[in-house]
Amino acid sequence: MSKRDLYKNGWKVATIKSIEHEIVKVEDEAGEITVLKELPHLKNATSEFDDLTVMNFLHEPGVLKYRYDQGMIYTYSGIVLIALNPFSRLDCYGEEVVQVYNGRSKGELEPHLYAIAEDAFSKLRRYNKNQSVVISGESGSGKTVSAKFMMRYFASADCQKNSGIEEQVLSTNPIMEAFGNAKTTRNDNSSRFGKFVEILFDERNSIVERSRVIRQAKNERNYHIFYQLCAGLEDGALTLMKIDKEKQQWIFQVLAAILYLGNVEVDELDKEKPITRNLNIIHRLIGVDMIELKKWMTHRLIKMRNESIESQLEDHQVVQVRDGISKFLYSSLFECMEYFEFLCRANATRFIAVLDIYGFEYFENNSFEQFCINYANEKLQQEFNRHVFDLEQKEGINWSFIEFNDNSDCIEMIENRSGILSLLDEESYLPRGSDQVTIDNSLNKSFVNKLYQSFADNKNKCFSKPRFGGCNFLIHHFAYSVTYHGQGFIEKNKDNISEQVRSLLLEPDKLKWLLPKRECEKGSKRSLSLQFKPNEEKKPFYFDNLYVIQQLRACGILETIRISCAGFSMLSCVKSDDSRVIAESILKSVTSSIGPLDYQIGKTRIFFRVGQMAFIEKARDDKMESAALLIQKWFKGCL
Ligand code: AOV
Ligand code: MG
Repeated sequence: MSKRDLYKNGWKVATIKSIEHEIVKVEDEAGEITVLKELPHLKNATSEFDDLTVMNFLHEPGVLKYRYDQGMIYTYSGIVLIALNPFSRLDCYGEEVVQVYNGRSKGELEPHLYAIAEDAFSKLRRYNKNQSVVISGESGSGKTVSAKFMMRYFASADCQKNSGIEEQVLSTNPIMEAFGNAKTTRNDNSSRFGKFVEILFDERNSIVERSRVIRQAKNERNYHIFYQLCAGLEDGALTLMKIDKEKQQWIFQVLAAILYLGNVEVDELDKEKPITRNLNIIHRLIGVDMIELKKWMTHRLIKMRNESIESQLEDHQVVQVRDGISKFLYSSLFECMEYFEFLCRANATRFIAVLDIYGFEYFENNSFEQFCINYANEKLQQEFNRHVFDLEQKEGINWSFIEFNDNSDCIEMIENRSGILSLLDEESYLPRGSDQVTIDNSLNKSFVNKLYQSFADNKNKCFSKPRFGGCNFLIHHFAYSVTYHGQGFIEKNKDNISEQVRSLLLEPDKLKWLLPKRECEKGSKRSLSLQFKPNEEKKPFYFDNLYVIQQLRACGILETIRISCAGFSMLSCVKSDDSRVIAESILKSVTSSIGPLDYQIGKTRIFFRVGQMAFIEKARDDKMESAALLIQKWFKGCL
């Protein structure tokens, strides 16, 4: 096992042969000897854990690989369920499995999504409190598939069978995916929007369904729905969502209009030329006044002190306005879809929410979309940290002794008052001379230069200027460092449609109903599910050590294990003041090896730094052994 080999594979199993003068010799399974300067991570006595928090020796674990190799993709890590994408069909999701998990508590059966779902459901019943399940992981790791299985569980474990509700819960998925998913290089069915589904329960805990989507990446005009539209849609699913025939017709007309809009060439918009076929079709489809639209696609109103003048746009600006209209129509349509409420909410008293957003992603070329997606994932990670560290309040202990992957600096750099988003808005919306709409690359360049000045010059550790800067900048996200290409940021951030175009579009009845109506959020308890992608090539059951380790480290899984309560069974329960005193004195008696900084005593639990638990167990075993020896001696003496 050469060092290179080790770095390439992340880790390897080996046996310690000798430890002399701080030199450790280990032998791998192939018989190769490697010399190390420090003790490597020690292997746990068994790999048959289904919860990482009960491991004695905490490190990026072989346990996951061991389980994955045997087809077990789920493992707990305390309150978190870790899932590894199998990239192949598994037969562990059927109705019979749902029934097995129904009514059973989390530790009783093999780790499974259904156990998490059941846990949420039973807590909802027991504490009468809203629950949510948050799914996180990088693009293609299996979040959306998991969210769908969760919903299937809630639908089929529901006591009100045969009410058609299951069908309705699941029928929303194809529609939302048709409008919101698209193929990327990382995932053939990549979500380009975040989905926050609330499954509502009435007094009798039967499902009342409603779907709400809170976030959406900008339209790339390649959503599945367009292909489905061209291939001829069946009118099944929208009807199930209780969207009436007339609105369904309008939806298709808006989609078709977007397609035709994409075909409109700049010279068709020449004021002097007659209305072309494309424009006529758009008019027939959505009823927009074509003469006016033509005017405002090619002109812009510039307000001076006491007067307004119309100025002609340049060709590239016309294209921007045209695409801006498509984006506006598509995003309005999408937002509208999410607000269709297909079941009466009147009886609903509580909900279980499932959050599935677009996963962290980085391509060869990363632009504004990736920036937004990764920022959303930073926020989700922060929520994850906050949730786990919530224990702080309950246990009243000082967490500063645990190093964890705090990503708040990166988030601050993005969103504080002089952060990246403010600089972007500043650069996008500052009035520039007489012609305010000109967007050329010099604006993007000046935006990126401002970033260099604000963050690279101040040596912000979350930001770097690449050696060959150009228009690129690097953000060190919690998961990976990503190089973004600044070109296009301003255009994509800017709302390209003018007031005139907007009011024109919202005039016809066919479009008026598209106006979105936002709702506010409610607090709830969370469960967490982390998805991991075991390899980049999407190969079935292939476990790439380094690739998984990187993801485990990025989301701070070990840190959460460190503070997770489940792992401290031996000394974990501080039931009364007495047991607190006893626990403290035991700890003090071993302080030659365990320092006061290695543990913290909470109200009901004791928390140890990594590795200390194993040490204490070892101390206990030694004591037991010497006690056993004493007893044996004593017996021998008696005989
Ligand atoms: P994502 O939601 O996490 O990515 P998906 O849920 O779309 O990822 O999963 C990607 C692909 O992995 C799916 O199309 C399946 O082929 C496969 N897959 C995932 N989970 C399973 C499973 N439990 N069983 C079998 N196959 C699975 V993105 O939306 O890109 O962040 O933005
Ligand atoms: Mg997805």
